[in-house]
Amino acid sequence: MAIINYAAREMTAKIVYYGPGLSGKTTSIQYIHSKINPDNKGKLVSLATETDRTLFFDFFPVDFGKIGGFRVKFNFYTVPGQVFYNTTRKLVLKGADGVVFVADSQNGMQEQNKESLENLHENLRLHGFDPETMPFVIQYNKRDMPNLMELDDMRSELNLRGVPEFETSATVGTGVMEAMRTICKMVLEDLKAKQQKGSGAISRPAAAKQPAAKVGSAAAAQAAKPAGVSEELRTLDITVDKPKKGGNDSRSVVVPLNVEVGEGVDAANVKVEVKVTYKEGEAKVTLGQIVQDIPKKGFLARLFGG
Ligand SMILES: Nc1nc2c(ncn2[C@@H]2O[C@H](COP(=O)(O)OP(=O)(O)O)[C@@H](O)[C@H]2O)c(=O)[nH]1
Ligand SMILES: [Mg+2]
Repeated sequence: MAIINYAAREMTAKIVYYGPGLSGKTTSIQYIHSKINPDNKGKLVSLATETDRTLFFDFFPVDFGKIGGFRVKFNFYTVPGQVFYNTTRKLVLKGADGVVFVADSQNGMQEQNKESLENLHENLRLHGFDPETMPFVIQYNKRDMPNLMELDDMRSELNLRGVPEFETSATVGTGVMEAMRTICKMVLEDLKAKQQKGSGAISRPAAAKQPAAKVGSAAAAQAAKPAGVSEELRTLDITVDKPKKGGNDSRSVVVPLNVEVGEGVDAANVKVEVKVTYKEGEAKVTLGQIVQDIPKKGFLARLFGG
């Protein structure tokens, strides 16, 4: 469960890449790590055996900068897939906020996929999570290989919940960033929903009402209005760390923007204005492409600045 520190105005969420041995979990998070700007990420720590298999986990942290008054961080982990490492898998899964299931698409791998998914459900329940509602996405990985299973056959057994799914090739990166952005977005939405419900997942001191409302002025505006009020323009104030001098002259920062669109508002009509401030000094920043269409709740935008 995410660690939200209201005093420090900081939130840390945990994403776990789960799946059978050799399905591509390590390769996926290595790819993500290679694509994230050096200023935003910590070192990728891999604990592998000499045969290249994950012994304990692979881990790296990402700092997405500040959203409103809150610093948002994600920690990415993998688990060892081999059956006999279940104690380790349980440990790594503890406190997870979202799971990316990496399935192996090669013929003959479906039994391992199913076993791993069952094992995931068991371990989630042991930690008191509900596998039916936990933020969850699926990568059908190794789609670049010959002798693949039909997607429909995989889906019918692995995606009973109908969660977002991605055909991926972790070695070249196809689909991997999309899956990662989607799980981050789902986790943010989930945390926000839990927060609004006042569920036990986030303990929020009664005195700290103001900071929560300030997560983006859009969120504040939304909070102040009853659902269903048409809102055309949302403004989000984001503060990110300025890129280091001598670094790349163009950098991209993936910022998870959690914009709620009220009932009865056509998401396609909502314009989002993003104001970016670097912590020290001024910098020219342009809003790059919005990575996904604005769905009903939340989206991720990619910002480019120098
Ligand atoms: N062709 C291909 N190979 C992959 C892909 N993903 C992983 N691999 C390879 O499969 C092997 C196991 O991958 P790894 O990420 O270590 O699996 P893990 O046990 O799930 O962490 C490695 O040799 C990878 O290079 C993929 O999408 N396509
Ligand atoms: Mg691994």
